[in-house]
Amino acid sequence: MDILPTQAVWWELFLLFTAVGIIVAGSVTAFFIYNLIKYRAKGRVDESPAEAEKGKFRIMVESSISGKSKYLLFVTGIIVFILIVATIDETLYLEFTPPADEAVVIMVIGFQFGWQFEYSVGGETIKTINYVVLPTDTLIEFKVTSRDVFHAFGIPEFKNKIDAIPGILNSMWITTPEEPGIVYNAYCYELCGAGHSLMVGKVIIVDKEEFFEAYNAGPEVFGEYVNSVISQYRQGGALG
Ligand SMILES: [Cu+2]
Repeated sequence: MDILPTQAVWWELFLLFTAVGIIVAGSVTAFFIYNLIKYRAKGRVDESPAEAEKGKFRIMVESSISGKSKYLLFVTGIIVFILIVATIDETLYLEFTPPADEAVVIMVIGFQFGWQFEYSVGGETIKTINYVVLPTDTLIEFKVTSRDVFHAFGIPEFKNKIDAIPGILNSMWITTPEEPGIVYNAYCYELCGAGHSLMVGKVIIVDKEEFFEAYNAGPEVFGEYVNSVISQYRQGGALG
């Protein structure tokens, strides 16, 4: 897969902001210390009050928007511009799901209080409640909605989440890891009632080949496969 995982997109942005922050903080601190040393009090102050006034005036002029300040404003402008462009670029990447023909599409329907997942296999719909089985190393597109109130669906490890709203079909994507056997929690991120905190879905990652073998064998085989993976997990068994 040539798709940058959603968590890596945020990590890139985080590193950019951190790097710029360190450079700016470093140069401001260095300049501050340089000035502290250069203009430190040296011995007796022998300026007359009039000369001291003149000095104050000069500082005021230099710190207004002219000369050095114009340059600083320009540099600040460029930094802010870079951060804005990078943020828009990265969020648009997350916003627009990569081509759906490469993805496994899962319907996610929030309800009070749980998640219904739906696979479309050979023209039939396979439903699961609170558990979803996903293949390794695959682009997954979640089509998210709700059947009652506002919810929001997200998996913290993938740093991506989306509103689940009745009558609206939102889209969110992730790329699954290469190793099978990992189980993630999917949470509700919109206070939706007394059982909000109980809306924890389990996202079970299984071997890609095994998954698609069952998937391609038709709805009946796939339904059985998904249920067996889920019951195996619930009984605390090792995942295939
Ligand atoms: Cu909810």
